[in-house]
Amino acid sequence: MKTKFFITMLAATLSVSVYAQSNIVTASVKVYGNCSMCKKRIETALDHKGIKQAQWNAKTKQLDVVYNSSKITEQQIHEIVAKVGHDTDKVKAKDETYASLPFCCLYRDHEMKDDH
Ligand SMILES: [Cu+2]
Repeated sequence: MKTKFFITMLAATLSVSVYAQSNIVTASVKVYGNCSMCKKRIETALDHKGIKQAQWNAKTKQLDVVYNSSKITEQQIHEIVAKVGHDTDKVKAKDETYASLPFCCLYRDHEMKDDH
């Protein structure tokens, strides 16, 4: 009886780890920003549990993110980015958060072409 319980637990543990491995998702998200400071801000914010990799491109405004969908949702990723002041195609940053960004990062008001 005890052995049977142990085997059941082992099977359950194994299926959970297999399940977790199959939940790696790659997504491409539009995130608005201007410069290398924005890039650092966005990528640092996404140094977060469940997120394996995050890379934002200042030219294309495209965020490529690899995450574990059993630990974090795409919606949460949008919210993390918006929380540090960057609009996404789904979630907008709060006006006061946006206003506290450095001048060069104010992507709603002007576009910064050069990467500094
Ligand atoms: Cu910036």
